[in-house]
Amino acid sequence: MKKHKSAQAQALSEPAETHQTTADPRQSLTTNQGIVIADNQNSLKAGVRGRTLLEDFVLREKITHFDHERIPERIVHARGSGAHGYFQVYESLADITKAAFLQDPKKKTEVFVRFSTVAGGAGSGDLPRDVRGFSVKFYTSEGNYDLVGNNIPVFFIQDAMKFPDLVHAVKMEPDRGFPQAGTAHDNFWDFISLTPESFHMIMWAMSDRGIPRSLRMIEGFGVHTFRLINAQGEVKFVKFHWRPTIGASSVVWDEAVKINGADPDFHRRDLWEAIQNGSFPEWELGLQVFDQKTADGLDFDVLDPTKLIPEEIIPLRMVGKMTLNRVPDNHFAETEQVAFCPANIVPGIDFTSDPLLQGRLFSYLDTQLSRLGGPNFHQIPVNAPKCPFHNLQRDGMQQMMIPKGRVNYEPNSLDANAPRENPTKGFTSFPEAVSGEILRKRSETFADHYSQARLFFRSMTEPEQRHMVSALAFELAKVETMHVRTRVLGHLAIIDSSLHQQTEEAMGMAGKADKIQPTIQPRALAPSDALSLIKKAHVTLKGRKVGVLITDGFDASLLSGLRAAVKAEKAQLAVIAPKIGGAEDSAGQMTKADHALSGAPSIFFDAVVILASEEQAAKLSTQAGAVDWVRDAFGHLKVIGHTPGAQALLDRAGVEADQGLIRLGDKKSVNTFIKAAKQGRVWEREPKLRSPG
Ligand code: HDE
Repeated sequence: MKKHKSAQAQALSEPAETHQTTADPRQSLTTNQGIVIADNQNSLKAGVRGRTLLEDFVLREKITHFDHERIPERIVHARGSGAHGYFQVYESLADITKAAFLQDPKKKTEVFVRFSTVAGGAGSGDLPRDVRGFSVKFYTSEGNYDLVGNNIPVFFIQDAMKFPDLVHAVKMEPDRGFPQAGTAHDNFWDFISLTPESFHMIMWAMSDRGIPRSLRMIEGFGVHTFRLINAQGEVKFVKFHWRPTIGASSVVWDEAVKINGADPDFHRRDLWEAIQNGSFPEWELGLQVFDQKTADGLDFDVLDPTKLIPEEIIPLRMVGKMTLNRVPDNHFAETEQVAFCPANIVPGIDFTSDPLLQGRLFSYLDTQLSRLGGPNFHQIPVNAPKCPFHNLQRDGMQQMMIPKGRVNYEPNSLDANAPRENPTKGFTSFPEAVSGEILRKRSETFADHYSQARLFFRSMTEPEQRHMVSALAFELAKVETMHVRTRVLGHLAIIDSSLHQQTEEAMGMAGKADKIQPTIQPRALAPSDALSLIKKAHVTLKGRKVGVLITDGFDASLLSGLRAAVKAEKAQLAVIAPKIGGAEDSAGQMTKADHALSGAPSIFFDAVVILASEEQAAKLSTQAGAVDWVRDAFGHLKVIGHTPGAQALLDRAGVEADQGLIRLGDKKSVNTFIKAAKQGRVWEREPKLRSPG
């Protein structure tokens, strides 16, 4: 073999095998028993071409560990992305809660957050139409508090008894093993069509909330009504809300479908990159606090998790901020092994009798026993409290601690230092008076299934309503069973006649809805602007991404003007060129590309710019990839900045002039582009491009 001088080649030995070696005992590779390994490339054989020997403990240990690398994935919320950070209150909340982590505005409480999709497996794409999990573990000085919520403030069902059926229905169908991570199939809609209480949540899931632009741009909700208790023992009800400081936004459906193909890790990557770039995601914590009297005056039951309290009735009190500032060191050890549990609660916060919450209080620890292999997973670093913890529980699989002493029971008189009860600091449950017959029955106060579904639809802007109709028509078109389709249409007819008619029309099924008699006729509630993403959209580019496509002969001063302007908005700019090596500007200087055109479709960006010379634009208009890049940006309603030279490409992509098309030339035009891009999508363009169906 020819000898090479390069560092890598030096590591090669016959026959062409890399051995990276060290003489340093501290850097030496070892087995899990600490035996130093001499060769990590070859198994122990009887002769170079002979059998592998059973006594090769190095090989067997390595492969055995590998064989058990995977643990059972979560039955729901399997696909997750995590981050570390901290939470801080703006002012003491002593008036409403004694929880230690909510008292002192100077105190930072560490958190670990895991976002997730619900239906898909751990390796599924980030952008199915789905609910997003939003779980926060607060490592407080009084123990771990887990707020295990979703990005939708209500749930599909009212009683934990139905949860396994709901999850079976949404997951891939058991005979065929598909579809992965999607609700657009018969089983799901069959179950939903027979579960009227689910229709409020269905409205949310079919809205833009089901396809978020970024995990940094989702809202979060505790869903259930909880209790807060202060030091005087006064108790209030509370609903928890997370609000992203850069605003909540979504993608459009066609974009979601394409993102899943081009970058299934779109959300995970986005979260990682934002934190690594120092653009830390932040959420404000908002509370809806109310007393029993207010609860009694509401026209629904606060124990019913399919209902929300409009902010117009009980406004949010913004009480603090959570900042995510550190990516996990290891995805498996932290994001996969983290175990959230709604029963992890601290003094000052308490449960209610919401029957869904009650079932959750049992389920999480139970599932984690099998997922994490035994009862000691609280010792895993990401799960362990950061305050002292000790009790007399002992042994079990994967015990990491070595408890000392003779005493493992209580009461005892042999160890004066053994852990003891603490009646003053200890958690005491709110002494709610409970009486009633033992029965299996739903409260009549839970019976209105459609009023808030109607409220949601009627609170949406026109584009948002169109998207809901499109989503329903799409999902139901994937349902093969006719009677499931017509039954769903029957429920839509109760919710809102325009929603119903538009959906039937989009499906070409006018007049086909079943007649369904609701137990309670829905009422018309005052629309709530706080439910619409578009009505409260932030005019900002903060945390967004601008993609700039350059070609040879581009104007370098325009690019640097754009760079400065985008940076000033605290947004990111990425340069895309037909080839990864970059492009030469009009003065012959090379600019490096961040991405090649083939690897960075315009779906990755919130707004795009095309800096092309006339000659190169003509060339690109013969390239399908480049034409799609522009056509998609236009079709996904993005603001497009372009030099006059780019016209041929725009024409080829069918781009028509509108307020989202900005011609670039001088500095002023860059400002015009930024101003337009801050508005977000050009919703007015949409009806010209697609109709629901
Ligand atoms: Fe969950 N849920 N859930 N859920 N849930 C789980 O726990 C369950 C519900 C939520 O990032 C599981 O450790 C029942 C509502 C999130 O690790 C499991 C019921 C809400 C996550 C479980 C519900 C949620 C889970 C699966 C109805 C929003 C991911 C793995 C009674 C408020 C947590 C695990 C993470 C995970 C049970 C309903 C949110 C099986 C029985 C409502 C964000 O225990």
